[in-house]
Amino acid sequence: MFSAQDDILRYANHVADRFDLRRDMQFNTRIRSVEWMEGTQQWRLTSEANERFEAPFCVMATGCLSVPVKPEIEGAARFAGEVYHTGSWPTEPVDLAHKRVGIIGTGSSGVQAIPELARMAGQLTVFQRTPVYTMPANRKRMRDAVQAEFREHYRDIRALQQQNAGGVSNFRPRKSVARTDDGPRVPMRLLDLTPEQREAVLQRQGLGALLAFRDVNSDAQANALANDLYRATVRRMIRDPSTAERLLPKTYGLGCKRQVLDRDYYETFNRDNVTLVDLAETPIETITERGVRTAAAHHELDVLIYATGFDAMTGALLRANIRGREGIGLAEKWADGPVAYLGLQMAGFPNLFTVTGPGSPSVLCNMIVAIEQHVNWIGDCITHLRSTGQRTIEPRPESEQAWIAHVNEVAEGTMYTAPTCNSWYLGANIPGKPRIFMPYVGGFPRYRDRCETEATNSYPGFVLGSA
Ligand code: NA7
Repeated sequence: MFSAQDDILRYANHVADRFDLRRDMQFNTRIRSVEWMEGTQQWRLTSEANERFEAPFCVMATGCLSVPVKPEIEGAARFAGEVYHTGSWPTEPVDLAHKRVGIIGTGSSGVQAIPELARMAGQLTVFQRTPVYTMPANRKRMRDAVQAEFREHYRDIRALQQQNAGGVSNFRPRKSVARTDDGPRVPMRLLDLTPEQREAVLQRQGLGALLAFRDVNSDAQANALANDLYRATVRRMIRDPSTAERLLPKTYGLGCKRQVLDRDYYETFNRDNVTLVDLAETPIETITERGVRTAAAHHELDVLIYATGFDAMTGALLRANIRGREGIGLAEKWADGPVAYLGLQMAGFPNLFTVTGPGSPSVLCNMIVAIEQHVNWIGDCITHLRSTGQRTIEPRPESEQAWIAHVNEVAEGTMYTAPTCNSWYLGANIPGKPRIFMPYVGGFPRYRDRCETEATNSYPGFVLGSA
C-alpha cells in the first residue's frame, strides 16, 4: 500500500513496454511555443532545439504538479553547497551521510522527505513557514491474500471508481481479515460523539480517524473540534513542548490544504540530529555562501533542499507559450485566472485539449481515473469530428463562463476556500497568482455525466467548424 517512487516508475516503464508505446514518444524535448496557424488550421509546436511539429490537434498532457518552484530568497545564488528541489530530485543517489542538511518547506514533499533525510544526514534543520496537518500513511506491505482479492475483483473496482466522487473504489477485501480497524464505513458525525467516544476512536484508529467524520469537512464547529483533537494528540507525540507548539497548525483548519500523509513525521522531531526553525517567529533574512541566516541565527549547511512545491495546475500550460486565434496568448486569456470549459478546452484555442486542466476534477480525483476519462473523451471527440467531416472544435465563450461560475459555486463554503486558507489549489503559493480555486470539487460522477451529455448531444456547448 502506498507504492514508493521507484515502484511507480517501474510500473510506468512496464506499461510503456507492454503496450509498445515508446515508438510514439520523443523524450528530452521541451516545447517552447504552441501556435495556431489559421491558414492551415494546424497547431505548430516548436521545441527548444528548434524542431517543428504540425498537427490538426494538440493535447496538452503536461500535468498538474510538474513545474517545481523555488522562492526568490535574497542571496540564494550565493550558496556554495549542494542545492536540490524535491520535485526534481536527481536519479543518481545523493550522499547525505555526515552532512548538515537544511530543508525549506513542510508540505507533502517536505513532510515525507524529512524522516528519510533525518535518517541519512548528519544534522537536519527544518525551516517551517506554516505547520501542517499530517496523518500517518499506514504504509504497509500488501499481503498476498489481499492482493489476490484485488485481482479477483479488478473489474468491480474499476466500476466502483466510476461511481465515487473522488474516483476511488473504497474496495475492502473480505476474505482476509483486516488487521487494523480503518474506521467507520459509513461516515459518522464527530459532533454526535461524546468526549469519551472521541478519545476512544482516536486511541483505536489514530489521527486519520478525524478525516472519516463527514462533518469535519462541512461544519465549522466540527472542524474546530477536530483541529483541537488533532493538536492534543500531536502534543503527546513530541518530547519538547516548545517544538510541539511550533509544529501545531493554528491559523487554518483541516481540509483546507491537500491532506498530507506521512511516516514518522512527528517522531522525527524527537531525534537529536533534527532542529526545527519556525520562520513565522524568525523569518529567513538571507541565504549566505555557507547557509541560511534567519532573524535569530546563522544555520551553517552543506546541502540546501527546497521542498517548496509547484506552480500547480496552470504552470506548465502557461510556460508553453500557447497562442490561439489572432495570436492571443493563453497568459493573456488567463490573466485573472484560468478560464476553460470542463477543464478540457478554451474558447479561442480550437482543437487544443488539456488533460486534467483547471476546472476539472483533476487533483481532487484519483488521477488515473481522471486522466483516463479525459483521454477517452478527447479521443471520441476527434473521432466524431472526423466522421462528421468537421475540422475544428472549441467551446462557446458562454459555456466557459457558465462552467466557471459552477466551479466556483460548488467550491464556495467548503474548507478549501475558507478565508484563512492558503493552498496551491488556490494558487496562493505563487506570488501574484490570481486567487482562484482551480480544481472541480463537484465530484467525478457528476462531472463525467456532464462531459458525456456534451458528447451524446453532438457537443452543444462547443462550436464545430468545417473549414
Ligand atoms: P506544497 O504543498 O505547495 O508545500 C510547499 C511548502 O513550502 C509549504 O510548506 C510552504 O509553506 C513552503 N514554502 C514555499 N515558499 C516558501 C518560502 N519562501 N519560505 C519558506 N517556506 C516556503 O508543495 P509540496 O511539494 O509539498 O506538495 C505539492 C503536492 O505534491 C502535494 O499536495 C501532493 O499532491 C503532491 P506555506 O505553507 O506556503 O507557508
